[in-house]
Amino acid sequence: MGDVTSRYLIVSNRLPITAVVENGNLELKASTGGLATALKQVFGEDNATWIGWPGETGALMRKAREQLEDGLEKAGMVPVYLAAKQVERFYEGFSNGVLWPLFHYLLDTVRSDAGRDWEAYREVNEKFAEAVVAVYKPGDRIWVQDYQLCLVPGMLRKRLPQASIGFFLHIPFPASGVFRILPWRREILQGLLGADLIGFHTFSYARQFSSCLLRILGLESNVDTVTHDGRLVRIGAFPISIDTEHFETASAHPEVTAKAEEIRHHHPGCKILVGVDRLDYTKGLKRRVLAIEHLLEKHPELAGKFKFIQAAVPSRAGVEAYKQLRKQIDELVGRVNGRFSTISWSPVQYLYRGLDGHELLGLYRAADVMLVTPLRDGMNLVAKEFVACRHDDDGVLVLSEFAGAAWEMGEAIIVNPYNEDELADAMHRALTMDEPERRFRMQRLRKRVRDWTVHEWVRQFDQALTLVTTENAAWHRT
Ligand code: ADQ
Repeated sequence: MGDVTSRYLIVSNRLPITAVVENGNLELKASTGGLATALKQVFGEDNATWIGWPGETGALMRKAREQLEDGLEKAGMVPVYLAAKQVERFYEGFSNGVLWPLFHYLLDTVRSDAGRDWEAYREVNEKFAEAVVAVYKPGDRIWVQDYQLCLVPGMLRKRLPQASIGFFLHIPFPASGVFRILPWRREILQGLLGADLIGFHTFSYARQFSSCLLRILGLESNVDTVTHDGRLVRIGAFPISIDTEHFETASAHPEVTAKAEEIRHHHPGCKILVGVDRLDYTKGLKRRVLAIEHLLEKHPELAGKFKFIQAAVPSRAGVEAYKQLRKQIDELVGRVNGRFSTISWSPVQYLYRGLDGHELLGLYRAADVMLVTPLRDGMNLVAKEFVACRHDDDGVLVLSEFAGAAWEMGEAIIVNPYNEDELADAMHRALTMDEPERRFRMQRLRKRVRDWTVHEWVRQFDQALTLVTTENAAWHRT
């Protein structure tokens, strides 16, 4: 860790809070688990200041702005307010309409009319950079998170040449042939290069980034460093993980056990397959449901013998591609259920909502087979959460080879989600795998999520940032 007096300024599009109005009063609920908690645990409660958008600030929230700011200040958070037009163009238009599909290789979904949205992206990135500069004190470390804020490191570097700046990308970084499609490819790379350290989930993403530096900017990198504007920039792989202990403890709660039993009780004689995702076209939901259909075509004897429970939490509902996806999944689930259901059984149970903590963990524990089959995913934490909850060392993980998690979780059944036949076969294999093999695989997977937690991720990123900041400071003194 950096020196004990360092303050950490975490900059992300969304603040890790949810605003809830109860009895006319606004309450801020800090997100539990995940990055926010991990950072606080590693850095200490008062050493991390979070800078970001507090989310939809509708009429009621505007009235309650004072309450909101008071609550944020107590929680160590600094709000960056966005106007409705900015949310539409910066967030939905450019971040989620261009960068998100492009970085996930879904080129048909990339918007081609994004010139105006690019302007908004730049403007909002400036706004974030200004918010950081307003609270920055020499010695602070700045951690910028994710694809919505790629220009922030460069903007900060201009204003704070000596600052220690890290950037972490939570989604894949694509191959140069794909990245080059972006009209603003040079600006995005230049923006990122303002950081001292640029982190990715896997070596493969880091390599692809280096290759873009060479092909697009003509910058040659030396394995994991590149020299740019008289400074060293380090490029590295830091696979994110979960707060494993939290999941282990929470999933042993009696209410979770009761939930898992209730789920099993409702499907007597059935093996249970589970999917838990944001409703996002990158998560491979359509192909997953099609593979269930194909499984029943290939193995009619499985009818009545399994249940596939898919929970999809609504996400980015204002973006057209997500509205379409919702409709398509509704239709697809209806079609497969209509085709194969009997009076007493249907193959797919589809929940279009977020699950509460006990339900989510109960589902992880009730699953015989967990289906994590994204078409592309930076990491995918669901795979790790599922494994952490399996105290019984049982359950089979079917995992897409295109999820970053596949690099660490080789004992899963690894599949190509674009191959319907292979996916159906993997489901069949998971449903029929014998117990010793299931245990062998699960024990190894569990060990790995115990050994590498989100706390290690924070520590390693911090150490790497300390190192390069020191190198740069020494370089400038000489
Ligand atoms: P996401 O794309 O959001 O994250 P993921 O890593 O799977 O994907 O995290 C999703 C989280 O939402 C998990 O913690 C999961 O428990 C929760 N969740 C999903 N569906 C839910 C439901 N129906 N009800 C309740 N909770 C649900 C991005 C990248 C990932 C990367 C993470 C972290 O796209 O690749 O792993 O950031 O870097």
